[in-house]
Amino acid sequence: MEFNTICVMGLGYIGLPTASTFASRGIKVIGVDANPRVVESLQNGHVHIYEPGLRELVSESLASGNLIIRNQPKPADAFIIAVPTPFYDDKKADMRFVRSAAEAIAPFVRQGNLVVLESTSPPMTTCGIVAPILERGGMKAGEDFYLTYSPERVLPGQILRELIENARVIGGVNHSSAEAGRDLYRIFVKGEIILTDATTAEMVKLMENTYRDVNIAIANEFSRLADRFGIDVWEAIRIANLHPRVKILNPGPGVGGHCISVDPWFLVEAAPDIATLIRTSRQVNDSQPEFVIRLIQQVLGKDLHGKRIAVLGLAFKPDVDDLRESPAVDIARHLAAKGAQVKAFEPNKPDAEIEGVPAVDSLSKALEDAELVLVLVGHKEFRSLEATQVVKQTPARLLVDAVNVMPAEAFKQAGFRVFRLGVGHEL
Ligand code: SAJ
Repeated sequence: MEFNTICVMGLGYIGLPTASTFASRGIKVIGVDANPRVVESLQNGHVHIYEPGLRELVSESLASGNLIIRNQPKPADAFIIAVPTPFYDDKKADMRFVRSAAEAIAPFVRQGNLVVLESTSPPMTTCGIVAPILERGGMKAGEDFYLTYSPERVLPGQILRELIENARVIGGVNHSSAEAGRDLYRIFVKGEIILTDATTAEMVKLMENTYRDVNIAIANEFSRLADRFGIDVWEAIRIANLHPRVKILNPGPGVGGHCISVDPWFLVEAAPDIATLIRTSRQVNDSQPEFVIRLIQQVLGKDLHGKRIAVLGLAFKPDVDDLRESPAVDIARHLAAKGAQVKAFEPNKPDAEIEGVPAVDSLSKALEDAELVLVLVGHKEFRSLEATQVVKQTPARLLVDAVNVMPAEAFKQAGFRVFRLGVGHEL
């Protein structure tokens, strides 16, 4: 199948890189977003999200005329839906963006067109939600037009490279739909393209992120057990991972971001009677911030009123600026709510304004009058800190490391007492 024009619905972390990568291959791309501010800013050449290399790629695509930005779809050979699927407070998937994107393209889908859903979605979304909306006009998915599910699997920070190099799963409502999807992504994908059915592809995406969540949950539970038994979980995991068939991930302050901390709930919602391990793992990871706070109370005493704590890192993981669902934010907020005098510093977003989290815009301001330094994210700015320099910038002599990135010996020699999450004793 040949594609001259593609319409991409949703210009966020996935839609915008995908639209501009197609445009860079000479395809005419109509990028559509429902948010007028996103449309206006892109039309003026401003890229609203940070991802290495994206600004340049979008600028080139706009300048070449291959990418145009609009608030409404237009006729095209293929339509890609890449809108967010957040969840409600009760952890049920919020499918409103997927529904409204499908409704918006429905009047434009013609005989022989291809429609792809990329948004992470609960099983059966393609067949159960998207197909019926598109079929309202009388056409049949798989017969009159092609319909596929093809999940994004790219890692924030490496999106443009992984988009091209990663293996791509394409699940069709029938085989000819999957083949049409393959023809589309072959335009830029260099990785293997695997064809399957739509619901399997939906499951694959959820299984990948759920597997990672469950693996981190067991690491976090091991950290609690290690603490109880007075041993060092990091050392125990390192040794266990020498076994050729064991690969335990790292414990930490919890699991954040908009993917791994969200997606497993879609399986719990779809089959609550079966997905018990998945639910428990989510609960373990969501409660991990409490164990960091407990550790701080072991070091400073139960009453945290007036205690001066420098919180290093607020992002959901190292070397990104994304604060969504971040356990570090959660911890900083709880410490402040318990009366501690928190000064939090996020080097990738020094001007962050977060409700309930007193933040400062430099490391020295965070450290200057602290009594305890708490490291919550393994950013390179913190990993490279020299103990002999830190000791000159702060009256604090207590260091709590929740992510195992600070060299304990060097900090001890510089005069600190050092504590680490998952280690049942002072280092
Ligand atoms: N984390 C740990 N311990 C670890 C690894 C991670 O506590 O050993 C924490 C991180 O600090 C972070 C959270 O887990 O808070 C998630 O980080 P991550 O790097 O594991 O994953 P994401 O959310 O940035 O990206 C994931 C990726 N999925 C997998 O690796 C299976 C990515 O490929 C997906 O495209 C992305 O989710 C997505 O969009 O679904």
